[in-house]
Amino acid sequence: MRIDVVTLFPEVCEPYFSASILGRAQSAGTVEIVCQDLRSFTTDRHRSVDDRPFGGGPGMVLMCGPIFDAVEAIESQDPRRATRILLTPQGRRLDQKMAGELASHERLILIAGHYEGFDERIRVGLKPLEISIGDFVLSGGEAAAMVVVDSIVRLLPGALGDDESSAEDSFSITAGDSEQCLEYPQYTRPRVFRDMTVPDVLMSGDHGRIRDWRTQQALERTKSRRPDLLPDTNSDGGEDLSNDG
Ligand code: 9D3
Repeated sequence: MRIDVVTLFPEVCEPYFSASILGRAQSAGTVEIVCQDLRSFTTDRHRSVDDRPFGGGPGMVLMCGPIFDAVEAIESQDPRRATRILLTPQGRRLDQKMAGELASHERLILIAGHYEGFDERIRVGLKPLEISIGDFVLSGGEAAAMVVVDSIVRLLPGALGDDESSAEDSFSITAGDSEQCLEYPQYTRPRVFRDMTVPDVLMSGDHGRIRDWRTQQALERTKSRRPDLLPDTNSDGGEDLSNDG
């Protein structure tokens, strides 16, 4: 997979993509991540990327020219068809399912703005998917781009080591019956820390009891903290409306 991130702050994104799991996935050739400086696609003396809104009002608006030029130049750098993604508070909210779907694409181009909005013709002309990472306000799309890329790349085959399998994650784990569930409580050495002890069951060596305890804890934790993740108890279970399985 190849991912290009178009941004005014490539130097902010690069170190994140070079570290840890994403850095390792790049070294292994699983993914190539290229941070592209939007300003390098400008043509005027002042290297402008934004201007004041027609009709007046506060703030600045990212201009069409540099964004169209960036997308077209980046697409011509590689023959695989690219999926275009605009990071914007108006987009569809990222979730684990969306990350999984995007992980099957060969090529992504993410466009991050900063402070401001995009000229509407960027939406109309480039027809990007629009993604938000949640209902809070960031100062720009860069942090959102890093979140989106991280959530995708760690799902690529081979990106995680044997000790880090994504199949066991919160948000893709099953709590017995294929529902999403939060993690069970975890402990490591020492067994007693400031009067707080590790539950006996975890020291018992009985792997059946340990598995049952963890499933129970994960379910209780999900019920109390994130009941929205569990199937609706006054319906048929919420997921599968067919009667063939
Ligand atoms: C006046 C309306 N503001 C929207 C709430 C304008 C505005 C504020 C901040 C427009 C863009 C931004 C910068 N944010 C992003 O670029 C962004 C974002 C976010 O702020 N929250 C969650 N997901 C995303 S994806 C891109």
